[in-house]
Amino acid sequence: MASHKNTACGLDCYDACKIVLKEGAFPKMSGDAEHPAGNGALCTFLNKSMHEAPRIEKARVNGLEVSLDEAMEAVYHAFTKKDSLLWRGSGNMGVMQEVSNLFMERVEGHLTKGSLCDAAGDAGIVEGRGVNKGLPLEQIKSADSVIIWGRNITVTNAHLMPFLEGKKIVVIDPVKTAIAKKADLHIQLQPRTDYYLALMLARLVFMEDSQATEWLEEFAPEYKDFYEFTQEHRMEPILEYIGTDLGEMGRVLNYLRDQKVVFLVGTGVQKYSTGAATLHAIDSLAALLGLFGAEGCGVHYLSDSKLGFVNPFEVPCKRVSKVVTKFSDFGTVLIQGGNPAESMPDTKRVCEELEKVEDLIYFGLYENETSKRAKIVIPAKNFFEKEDVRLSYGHQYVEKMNKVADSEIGISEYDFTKYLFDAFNLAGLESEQYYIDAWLTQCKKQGEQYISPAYEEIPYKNGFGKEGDDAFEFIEDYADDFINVKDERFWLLSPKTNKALNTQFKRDNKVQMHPDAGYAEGEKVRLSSDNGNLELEVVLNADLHANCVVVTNNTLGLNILTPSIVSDEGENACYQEAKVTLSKI
Ligand SMILES: Nc1nc2c(c(=O)[nH]1)N[C@H]1C(S)=C(S)[C@@H](COP(=O)(O)OP(=O)(O)OC[C@H]3O[C@@H](n4cnc5c(=O)[nH]c(N)nc54)[C@H](O)[C@@H]3O)O[C@H]1N2
Ligand SMILES: Nc1nc2c(c(=O)[nH]1)N[C@H]1C(S)=C(S)[C@@H](COP(=O)(O)OP(=O)(O)OC[C@H]3O[C@@H](n4cnc5c(=O)[nH]c(N)nc54)[C@H](O)[C@@H]3O)O[C@H]1N2
Ligand code: SF4
Ligand SMILES: [Mo]
Repeated sequence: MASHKNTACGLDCYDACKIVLKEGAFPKMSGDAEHPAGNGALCTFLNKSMHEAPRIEKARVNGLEVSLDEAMEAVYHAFTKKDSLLWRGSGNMGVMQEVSNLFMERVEGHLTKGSLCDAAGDAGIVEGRGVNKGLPLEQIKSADSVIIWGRNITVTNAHLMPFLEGKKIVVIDPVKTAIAKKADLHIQLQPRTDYYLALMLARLVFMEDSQATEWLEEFAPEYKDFYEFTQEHRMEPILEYIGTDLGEMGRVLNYLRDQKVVFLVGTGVQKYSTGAATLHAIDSLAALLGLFGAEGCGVHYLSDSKLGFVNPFEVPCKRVSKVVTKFSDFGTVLIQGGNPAESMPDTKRVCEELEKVEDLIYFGLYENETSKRAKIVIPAKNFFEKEDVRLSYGHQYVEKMNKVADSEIGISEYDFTKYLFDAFNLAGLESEQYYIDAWLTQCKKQGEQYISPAYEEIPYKNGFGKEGDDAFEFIEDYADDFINVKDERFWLLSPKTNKALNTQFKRDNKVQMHPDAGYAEGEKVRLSSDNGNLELEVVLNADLHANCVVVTNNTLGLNILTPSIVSDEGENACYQEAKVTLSKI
């Protein structure tokens, strides 16, 4: 019987909420009001969606329901035969998802590299700082002003809201989001111009001599080269391209100069080929202002949550791209915790590739376009039904995830892996508890609370790099051509929605567009990109920048429109490197 009284949410979200069972029994639950990152409330995914979403209850082989044992035997046979690949999604953020790496190593299978999510930004951060450390929540709390840059905070990171109370807020977003409406200032820039905005602000900081010279001399001595680099950018055409002017830039500077400033940067700025340069430019602006290593200051992006841990699941397997994966190179492909037929860019290519795989195995919770194509379907246990450890890319706290519900359905990732070790007669897999402990014992502790071993109250206080004794490296080149051309097409933005967690839960069929685009509410419209066409229903939204449309990423068929390319650095997907034309149906 499950007897634990608490656990943590495993969904892919900045907040990583701690959960307490109400009246001591599943499924009544609430957030933990005592937790330093929470406020006692859970979101609707935990209050409702997860309990209502129909699960895959029975295993299948070749479309026929079979017992779990028979299906696992089919998995075993698939791995005896051929070259294999494990493609893992982010449906569950627990560290135990990766235990299956240990099996892949033993059968000389392949894993993936790169990301659908945040790796372009991460690469840009690593170029400047050497390592992507998280900014602790308490530093956000003690800031004077907060610049929310391409993050839809009320939707994707709502538990951060209490930390923003009483602060001056600037939002940089092509969409007037809920937080932009409340902000002191909203820069409604043209999409994909954030690199230029950061560079122009840096140039103005130099012009008015507001840079943190003393700090720069010690920690970022190459700032004079950065000055030269900013000078290479022509101010007037660039401001026009961004869609701003000197007056507005001056108003932004009022929130940056002589105060404690935190930038909360989201994935929205980096879903482009140039995403790494954008984060590097934003970091360079922050460094110029002396925002690293100081109280109440810093840049908060999705941090490397495994930093500081020795990962027991790190294996030396060969790796292929997670974004432009050639599934057809493999006879056996295991899809675990993901839905690539919908979440990867360029759906047509992905589905053609998946169709060519002889033994496609889907290991997950829900039916979707990937499960439909699989020869073997293995139902998973959800995070209430197994033991795990939850790290967070949004804060420093670590939680033990406890089994709080019993279920007849599915198999855990640990048991899945153990089955295969046994079937192949392999030795060397430790117990489940061993791995859980391996993660937890590496954590620091604040009282009873586990925290990341990489936690530092004020990161980069003594310097940058892995050892903390390097200088900050400013951005010094930019490969993209700046062409200020008028283009009739619309940028295709695909942010998250509060109705879904990526492709889990509610799906949709709408496109939001500006009323000036010439369409009527409810009308059907065809979107065409270089990649394909998709028909959606119009929702008018005057809060959008007039040259973009918004299709939230839970929309069926969205990724038919997005390209098979990876970012210049970080091997990340570039979902928004896509423009569309609209036509009446
Ligand atoms: N409810 C909910 N929460 C989620 C998720 C979910 O699906 N649903 N998904 C989780 C996951 S996997 C992730 S990675 C995070 C991501 O969460 P966020 O970092 O918030 O990312 P997005 O929602 O994709 O986009 C954020 C904002 O970027 C803006 N934006 C788009 N293009 C640009 C641009 O060129 N420049 C600027 N400055 N802004 C731009 C969008 O308008 C949007 O407001 O959220 C997590 N949380
Ligand atoms: N156009 C566009 N596309 C995008 C994005 C975008 O902004 N625009 N965002 C991208 C981003 S940021 C991300 S992170 C990806 C996410 O893409 P994926 O990683 O593919 O995640 P999901 O689509 O949510 O699918 C998760 C699946 O995991 C399964 N699952 C859940 N819990 C468990 C578990 O405990 N065990 C197992 N075995 N399976 C489980 C469920 O069946 C679910 O279908 O999507 C990307 N796709
Ligand atoms: S999805 Fe995010 S906000 Fe909702 S309960 Fe989970 S961690 Fe908290
Ligand atoms: Mo993500």
